[in-house]
Amino acid sequence: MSNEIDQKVNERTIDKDEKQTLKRTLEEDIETAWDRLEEQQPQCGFGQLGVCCNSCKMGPCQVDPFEEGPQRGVCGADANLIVARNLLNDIAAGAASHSDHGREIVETFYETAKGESQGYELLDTEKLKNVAQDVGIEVEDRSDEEIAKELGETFLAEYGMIKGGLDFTERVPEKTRKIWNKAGIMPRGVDREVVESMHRVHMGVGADYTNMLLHGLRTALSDGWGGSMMATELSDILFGTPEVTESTVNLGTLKDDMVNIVLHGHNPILSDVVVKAANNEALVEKAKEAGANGINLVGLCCTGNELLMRKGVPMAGNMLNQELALATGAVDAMIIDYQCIFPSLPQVAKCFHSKIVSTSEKSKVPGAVHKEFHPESAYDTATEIVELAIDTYKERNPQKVEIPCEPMEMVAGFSVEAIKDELGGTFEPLIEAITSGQIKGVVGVVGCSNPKVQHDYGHVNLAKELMKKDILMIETGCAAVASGKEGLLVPEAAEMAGDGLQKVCESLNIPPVLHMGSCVDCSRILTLAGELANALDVGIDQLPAAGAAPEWYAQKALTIASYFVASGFYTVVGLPPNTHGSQKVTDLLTDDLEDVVNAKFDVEPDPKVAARMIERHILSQREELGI
Ligand code: XCC
Ligand code: SF4
Repeated sequence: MSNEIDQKVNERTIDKDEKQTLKRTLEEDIETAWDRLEEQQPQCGFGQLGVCCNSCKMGPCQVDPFEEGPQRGVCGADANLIVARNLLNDIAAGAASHSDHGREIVETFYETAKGESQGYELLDTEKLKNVAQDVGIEVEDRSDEEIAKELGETFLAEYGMIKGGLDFTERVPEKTRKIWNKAGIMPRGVDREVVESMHRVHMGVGADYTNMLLHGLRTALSDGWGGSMMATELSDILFGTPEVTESTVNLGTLKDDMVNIVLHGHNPILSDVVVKAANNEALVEKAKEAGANGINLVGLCCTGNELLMRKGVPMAGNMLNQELALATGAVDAMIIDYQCIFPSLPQVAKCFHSKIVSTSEKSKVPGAVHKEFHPESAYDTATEIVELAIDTYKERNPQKVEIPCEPMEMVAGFSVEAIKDELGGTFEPLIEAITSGQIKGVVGVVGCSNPKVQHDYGHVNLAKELMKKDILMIETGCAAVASGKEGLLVPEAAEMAGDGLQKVCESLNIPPVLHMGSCVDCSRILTLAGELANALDVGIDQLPAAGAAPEWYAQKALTIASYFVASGFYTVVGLPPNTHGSQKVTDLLTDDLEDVVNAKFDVEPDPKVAARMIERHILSQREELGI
């Protein structure tokens, strides 16, 4: 039995620190995503191939992939159309998630500009002016509040805009914009693109799979260069533009002698004020009266990344660590907002004293305590939640606490501005290192954890392989956290890199993997790519760069991969989207797209092979650039 458990644990994760906790879940019957994945076997083949359609009441319909059974749904849709429609539906859901989060940031920003929010201020007024100027807003002789009010209104209008293209497409290199115009995918407001996607997936709105998928690219672009970029930029103005900062990561960030509050989800607007409340002397005193040494805040997923980037808050882990964090028995309160939050959390919490606290009116969870959060009363709500955590701490059973490891050191905070600072105020040294070949190229490694992949295996191995090849990684989301847990986010990790990259990292004292933030912060990767391409006077598609999502699971990740490709990045994903039921759609994504946007997808589960594919691409890009 114990052998069997050890084997399972080893199959499930490469993270040696979390193995102990994973083992505990198996020994004590604490159900996790890995167990549920096992129970789901075998998973539906039609679904995996994308040939199941449940869009209308004439269905559900399935197309037989072996061509023995039906080849069309009741309406007449064939496999190509069904697969493409499902994919567009997923991309639209991902775009909507990021961008709706973005809208809440814009709204909070706007309320703050009008003086109607509680606990927020316009923190980075220099960035406020820069962003305002980027989108053509007058800044001379105007107060910060006036500028912010106009910027807030402009961005709120940007969501459903009727003009030709998004304001931030000003940041897109001319050559890339030409490609979009020619392909007919110049993105408009994300509300419009998502609604149009929903229109197009309705029965009987076109039967051309190519046309369907081009709109997927357009929708994804409206997220990347629209909703997500607005989320990033305004979060920076409200909460501070990230600067290089040291922190720690893994389950060892939980403390057995402190009130542990885990901040999980994606939106920094509540968690940022929770950080303020947790530093309030009176509340710290209260925690001490309850017998703790203080209040310990840690993050999970992208809410965690947002706080890590700006405030150096430690990270308990990435997506698959959410149930394991609870399984340490040390969590007093887990505060959730939305996205990537397992509905199972209250079940795991019930095995201990832990409380799940939901905060968004959009994301209620049975079994959680609901403390609804609004910008006008943010600080009061945050205080209430911290008090609840302190009360819950009193019920903690120290006998049941098992924190498996010591925290790992890491460095994060690499916003585009911070990277520029590290380089001495200009991108010139980076461009120089790239053209001289010391750094061969740059790869955005992004995306999730997925129990179908041994936890962190894809991220860690891809990063290690690429750094050996003198390729610099810029990472976000759960990918970055995986690298952090493995010790790749410290300057010393450059010892594992090739000579060229190692030298660059040493001279700048930076890690070979740069943590650029949360998933909406993939927009930072776009901004950086735009700047580099403009400096070289090329399109993004000509850069010695690529994208990768080795362990993705979310619709959001599919949207990111789609806007990477549409922006010109060759992108390798570790798991196929559910498209293999159509050869034509598969060919379009992995081949024909090259003729449209000069970039394409590839699917490769083995990170070592993926690294070779990426290297090959980067070398050929270099050759074409003549560097
Ligand atoms: Fe979610 Fe953003 Fe994916 Fe992680 S990487 S599993 S989307 S938390 Ni975005
Ligand atoms: Fe079937 Fe067509 Fe309805 Fe889909 S849209 S469920 S394929 S009839």
